[in-house]
Amino acid sequence: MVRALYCCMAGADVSLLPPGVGSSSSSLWDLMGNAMVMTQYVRLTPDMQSKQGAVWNRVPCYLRDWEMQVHFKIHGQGKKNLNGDGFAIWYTKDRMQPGPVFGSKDNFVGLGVFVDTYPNEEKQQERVFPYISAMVSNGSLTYDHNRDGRPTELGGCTAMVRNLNHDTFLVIRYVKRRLTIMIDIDGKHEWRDCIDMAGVHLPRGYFFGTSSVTGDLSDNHDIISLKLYQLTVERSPAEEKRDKEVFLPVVDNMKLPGVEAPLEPMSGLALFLIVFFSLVALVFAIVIGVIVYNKWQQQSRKRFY
Ligand SMILES: [Ca+2]
Repeated sequence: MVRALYCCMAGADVSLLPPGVGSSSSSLWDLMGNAMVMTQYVRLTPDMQSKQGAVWNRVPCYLRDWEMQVHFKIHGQGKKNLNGDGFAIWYTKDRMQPGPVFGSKDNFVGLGVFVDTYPNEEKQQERVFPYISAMVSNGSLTYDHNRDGRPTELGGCTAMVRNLNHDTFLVIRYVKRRLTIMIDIDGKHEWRDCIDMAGVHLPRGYFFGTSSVTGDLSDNHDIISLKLYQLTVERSPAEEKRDKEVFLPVVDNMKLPGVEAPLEPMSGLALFLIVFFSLVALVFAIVIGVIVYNKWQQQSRKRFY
C-alpha cells in the first residue's frame, strides 16, 4: 500500500491551505458559524454555551482509497461529564449545512464519525464517555441525539480524549470497502483499533468536513490539522468487480431501520420466463373457460327441450 499526502489543513502558517499553495485566495477550505482560524489550529467552538462551527473542504474527493488523519484537541473548564457535546468528521454529499448533528445537518448522505463527549442517554452504565462512533446513511436515517446515535451506529469505542497534555489523533481509513477507525490518544504514538467494518460502500465525489456544537455544556473543540492521504492498493479482478462504483452509501448485511437493501435488477431471462408462463396460464384459463361455457350452453339447451 502506497500512501501519499493529497490535501491537508493545518493551523499556523499554512492555515486552510493545501500543500504547496501560498495564497489565501486559493484556500480549499470554508469556515462556518463560530469557527475561527487561530495561529496553531482551527477552533470549531470556544468553551462557551450554544456555539457551533465547522470547516469544510471545497473540492469533492474522487479518491477510491483514502485515509484522513485528524489531529485534534478537546479541552475546557467543565469537570467530569459537565462538558459537551463533541465533534464530528464528515465525508458527505452535502457541505456547509448547519444542523443538529454536532452542528451539521441530519439525514445526511455519507459517513459521519462522532467524538461524543457527553452521554445524553441516562442508562449508559456499560458505556464510558467520551465515546467514538460511526454512522453511514443514505439520507433516510436520523441521528438520535437523545440516545447518542446508538440505534444507527456501526460500532465504536471509549476514548478518554479531554484535557490531555499530549497530542490526540484519530484516523479514518477507507480501503477496499473496509472502514477502519483508529485512535492515538495515549501519547505513545501507537494506533489503537476503534472500529473495523468491511462491506462499507461510499460513493466518490463527496466532501470532507468537521463540525462541532456546544449546548448548555461546552468545550473548546480545536482541529490542529486534517491530512488526507491517497492510498494506492492492488486489487484482484474479483475485488475490482466487487468494488465497482456506487451511488448511495450502504453497508452490507446491515439491518437498520429505514435502510432497505437495494433490489437486484431482474435479469432478462427471469423477466422472459415470468412473461412466458403468465401467457401460458392466460391461454390455459381461456381454453378452460370456453369449454365450461360450451358445456353450460349445451346443458341449458337440453333443459329447454
Ligand atoms: Ca452525546
